[in-house]
Amino acid sequence: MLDITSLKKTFLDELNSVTKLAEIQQLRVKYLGKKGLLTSKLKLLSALPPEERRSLGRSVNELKDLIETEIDLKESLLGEKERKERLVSEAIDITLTGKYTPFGREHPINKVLAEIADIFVTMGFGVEEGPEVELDYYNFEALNIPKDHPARDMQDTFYITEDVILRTHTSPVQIRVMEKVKPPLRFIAQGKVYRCDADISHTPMFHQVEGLMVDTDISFSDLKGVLEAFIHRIFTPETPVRFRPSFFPFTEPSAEVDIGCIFCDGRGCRVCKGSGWLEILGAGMVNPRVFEMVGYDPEIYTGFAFGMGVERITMLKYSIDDIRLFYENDLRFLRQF
Ligand code: 2NM
Repeated sequence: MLDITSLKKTFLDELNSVTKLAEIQQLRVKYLGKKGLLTSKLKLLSALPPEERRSLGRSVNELKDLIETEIDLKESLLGEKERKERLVSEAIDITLTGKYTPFGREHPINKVLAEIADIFVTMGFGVEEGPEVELDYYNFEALNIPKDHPARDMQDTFYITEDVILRTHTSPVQIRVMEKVKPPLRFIAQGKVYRCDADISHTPMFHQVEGLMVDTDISFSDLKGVLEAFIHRIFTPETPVRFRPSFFPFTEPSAEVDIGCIFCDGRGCRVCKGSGWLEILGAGMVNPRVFEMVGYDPEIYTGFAFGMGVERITMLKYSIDDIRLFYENDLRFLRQF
């Protein structure tokens, strides 16, 4: 029974060597738990004669109080120590600048595409889109461009198989819509087109907007009025416009549309090659053979169609001299719009 003294010494030694909060809990169980060293001593007391029980009981209870006090004290000291260490090791420097999240913005081509669509929507046109991987039939055959036609070489087509290609213009969308919808109709088709070509004024992918209007009495005057209204809104109301005769397999008659050179005000410069004019659109009255292909009676219906390159319009609008700038992802360029 006298080993109370040595138990106290053992406890104090063990307490001294404790350095972590987790170890304190183990120590508490070891001495004060249900099967703890001190608890078993207390149980033995009941077997002793009253005299011994009283004096030994006192020293056992004193040791119990001491162990509880020491453990509580050590626990709060270690808790405070570990809290301080964590404050240092997990410190956050709130004076550091935050992470910069750059904002994106609309690409100039998408901006002009939306502007063009808005102008035609104002004039009652719908907006349609269609597949970029297209059948030869919709891209060429239905547009009156037969297999051996020179226009096929002109357009440097990307072939996927003999019958499947990347569309070289958005006209196949017009054919797809006409197959489904009866006149009267007016809409534009817009999107990406692909031609195997790359230099200062050509990229293998570019954007087109093509328009179509069909009814029982559509004339070339309607075409002129719509395109002049468009040009005066996308550029300025003062921009001069002229129509020149041209040829497309899908229109007859066909025309090319020029605007007065915006770089020299029509006086003649390097950009307009001294002519004072810049070509921006192709257009014409839909060839009756195209109407026959989609099941429209050319004796009843007439219509006009037109097409333009969006990169070219954007370059003229913002005086950009190299088309490749649109696709180099140079933020110094892209942030200007
Ligand atoms: C152009 C020029 C002239 C055109 C024709 C058609 C269709 F499908 F209705 F026949 N869509 N687009 C057309 C006409 C396109 O682009 C320079």
